[in-house]
Amino acid sequence: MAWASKLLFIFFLSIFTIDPISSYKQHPLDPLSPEELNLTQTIVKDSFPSSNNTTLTFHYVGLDEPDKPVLLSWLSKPTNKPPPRALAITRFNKQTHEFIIDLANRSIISNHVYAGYGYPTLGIDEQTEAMQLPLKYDPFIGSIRKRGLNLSAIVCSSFTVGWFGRARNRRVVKLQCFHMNDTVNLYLLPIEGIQIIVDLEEMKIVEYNDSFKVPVPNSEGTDYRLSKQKPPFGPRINRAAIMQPDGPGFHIDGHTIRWMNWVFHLSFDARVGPMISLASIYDSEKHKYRSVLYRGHISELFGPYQDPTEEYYFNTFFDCGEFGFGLSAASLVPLADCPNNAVFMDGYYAGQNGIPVKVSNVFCIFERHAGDIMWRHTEFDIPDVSITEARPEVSLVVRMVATIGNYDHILDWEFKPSGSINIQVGLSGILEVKAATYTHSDQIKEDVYGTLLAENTIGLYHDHFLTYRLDVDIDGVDNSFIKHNLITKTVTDNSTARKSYWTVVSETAKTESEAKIRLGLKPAELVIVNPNKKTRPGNSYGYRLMPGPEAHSLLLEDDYPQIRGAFTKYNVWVTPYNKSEKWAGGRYVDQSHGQDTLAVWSLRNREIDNKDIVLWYVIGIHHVPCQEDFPVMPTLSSGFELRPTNFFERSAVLKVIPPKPVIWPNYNASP
Ligand SMILES: *[C@@H]1O[C@H](CO)[C@@H](O)[C@H](O)[C@H]1NC(C)=O
Ligand SMILES: *[C@@H]1O[C@H](CO)[C@@H](O)[C@H](O)[C@H]1NC(C)=O
Ligand SMILES: *[C@@H]1O[C@H](CO)[C@@H](O)[C@H](O)[C@H]1NC(C)=O
Ligand SMILES: *[C@@H]1O[C@H](CO)[C@@H](O)[C@H](O)[C@H]1NC(C)=O
Ligand SMILES: *[C@@H]1O[C@H](CO)[C@@H](O)[C@H](O)[C@H]1NC(C)=O
Ligand SMILES: *[C@@H]1O[C@H](CO)[C@@H](O)[C@H](O)[C@H]1NC(C)=O
Ligand SMILES: *[C@@H]1O[C@H](CO)[C@@H](O)[C@H](O)[C@H]1NC(C)=O
Ligand SMILES: *[C@@H]1O[C@H](CO)[C@@H](O)[C@H](O)[C@H]1NC(C)=O
Ligand SMILES: *[C@@H]1O[C@H](CO)[C@@H](O)[C@H](O)[C@H]1NC(C)=O
Ligand SMILES: [Cu+2]
Repeated sequence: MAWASKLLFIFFLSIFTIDPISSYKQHPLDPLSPEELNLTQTIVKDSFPSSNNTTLTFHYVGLDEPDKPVLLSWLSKPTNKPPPRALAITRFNKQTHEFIIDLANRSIISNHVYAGYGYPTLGIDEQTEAMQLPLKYDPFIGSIRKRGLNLSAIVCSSFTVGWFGRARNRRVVKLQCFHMNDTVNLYLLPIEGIQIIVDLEEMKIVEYNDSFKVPVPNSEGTDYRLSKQKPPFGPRINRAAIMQPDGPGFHIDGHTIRWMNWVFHLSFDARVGPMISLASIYDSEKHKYRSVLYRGHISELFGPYQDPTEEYYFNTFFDCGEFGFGLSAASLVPLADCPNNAVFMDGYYAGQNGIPVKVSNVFCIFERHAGDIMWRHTEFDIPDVSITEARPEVSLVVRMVATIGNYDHILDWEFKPSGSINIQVGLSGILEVKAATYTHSDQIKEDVYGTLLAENTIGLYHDHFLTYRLDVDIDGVDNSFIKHNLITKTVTDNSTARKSYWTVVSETAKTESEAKIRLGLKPAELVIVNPNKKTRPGNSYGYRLMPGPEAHSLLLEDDYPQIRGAFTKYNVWVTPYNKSEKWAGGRYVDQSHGQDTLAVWSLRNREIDNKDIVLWYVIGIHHVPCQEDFPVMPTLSSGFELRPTNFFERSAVLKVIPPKPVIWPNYNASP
């Protein structure tokens, strides 16, 4: 581009690209800064009597997000900046307190004691402390000696106890201990037969049972560190890197990310990890940004294991609410977790004492040039001419990894210039196994609730239900949910040579009950539309939900874990927007009785037609472990796509400007 035309281009940009995210240094949806976390801690601490010797613990501190109308009014008039507020959930004197703090005038807006069932997210420090208790507990030391194990190679891990019809009325965890011997892969080396319950508030073992049955499996072949591997090695990964001579194609301003036609806000939350807000796409025909997603994040992960025996029945976890995806975020490893062109961001959460804890490299953001095709066509049918047009695919990925005990969850948000948003989750890490006496599957006569993966090692059947909350705003706040059912029609009157065809019969969900869907039963296109805005040919602006592989819970509805995880009964739910309906498993999930879940909220059967609606999508995976999942699982991916459907007048990438070729040493293919 010549200098003058470049200037003109910039001039036009500045007229037309007024995007919905103001360049205010501090955005009202930014996560709390370390200073704000500290301030919250101070205000909460000062509200309790200082002479009181009860420990104050922090279980969640995060942004109390502004009400949506308030935020939307700020978007249209940036001088109306909503005051920053914090939500702090604490325990003090065996009570759960919910604070709302105004960080601007440093005052407590509300301090409410929660007295219902369920407890807040576990603290990291209290779990660490609990995990040390057995090592100084005589009966446990005796149990270890009895088994001939080495006490200094024992590591214990904490598990939530769930709820099975009997309220415990105390915050407790179960400990499972492992014998590492000469490996770091502790989760494959469970010590069976020992049951330990720790009261977290008294920080002592309150129940202990030992019924020795099965020895710890052999640790051979369990280590996953490269330095511990023995030949034969391979296959070898050859060298590769992304080269972007003009630098990254995206721009990060605080927590706001701009890339190609997208702009969105990215924040970090202790409970759910990455939150994408105000995702809007630039429409070059309408010369403006158009809203797609007001706020999207994972909401809960329900992971029920299928071994009903005394030692394992309680393994029915709610990872976001019980352990916290943000609290469990791993620091990403450059060049392994993310490619060489990635940019990293740090995150902060409040530790159990309320003091900020930094997670370095909690997010990575990178352009993915994966070698895929964005679109193409070869025209063979015009005589004597040959036409081929093809464009390379490119996308922008935001990634976080939450490692909860044995499992690693790779959370990806992928944006495409076509308007699609791909939400992917990759599962890796270590299976939950139990030790057994079996060395060959021929010996197994009864149900062992899993697969024999190696000698004495059974990988337990389980599910992963990852529920996403997607507050979609398709070119405006008021939207509707449409099921375009594909119906087979039969022809009986001989009017055509065909006997059958399918067609679309559309149905608008008027209330919540009409939008609960189990996927895979009936073919349908599920679309969120803005019924108030239509394309030139008259179709409502829409975004379609493209499900991935689908599964819903197979447990009985009155089974206790399923009462708590009732939001996995359907894959799709739609609710009217309600700021406090954010966490599908409820606010207090540890030992919850399932009274505050998405399934309960939606029993009100509210109206959802042409309203501000929230789409909930449950990614379901039934996991029958196999030997390749041992000793560490190659990533298993699943996900779904939000894809524009009559949102644009035509393909949003028809006029995409292809990249200039990169001149690469020893690269001799020509475009
Ligand atoms: C937060 O408070 C702790 C302890 O009082 C202090 O060490 C730390 O520097 C503070 N951090 C910030 C960012 O203010
Ligand atoms: C500590 O505070 C709690 C609640 O404010 C109160 O019930 C308790 O009696 C106090 N304990 C002492 C020793 O002051
Ligand atoms: C507070 O409680 C701890 C543990 O119970 C005790 O060691 C300490 O002496 C107590 N401090 C005061 C000031 O009462
Ligand atoms: C602080 O600001 C809030 C509004 O965000 C107001 O409701 C509250 O009364 C104020 N408190 C004080 C002490 O000024
Ligand atoms: C016990 O375990 C520790 C830590 O893994 C190790 O250093 C030590 O050599 C082990 N001792 C025996 C007798 O195996
Ligand atoms: C510990 O590892 C060594 C070497 O692999 C093995 O000989 C020994 O039996 C193991 N001990 C236990 C208790 O598993
Ligand atoms: C220990 O055994 C007793 C009696 O068998 C049982 O009631 C209790 O639930 C067990 N505790 C644990 C933690 O397994
Ligand atoms: C359709 O065609 C078949 C065979 O030609 C004939 O038997 C039948 O009566 C026709 N049906 C109608 C509704 O015309
Ligand atoms: C929002 O949801 C909560 C929890 O379901 C409920 O208690 C409250 O009444 C709802 N608010 C409105 C305005 O519907
Ligand atoms: Cu799994």
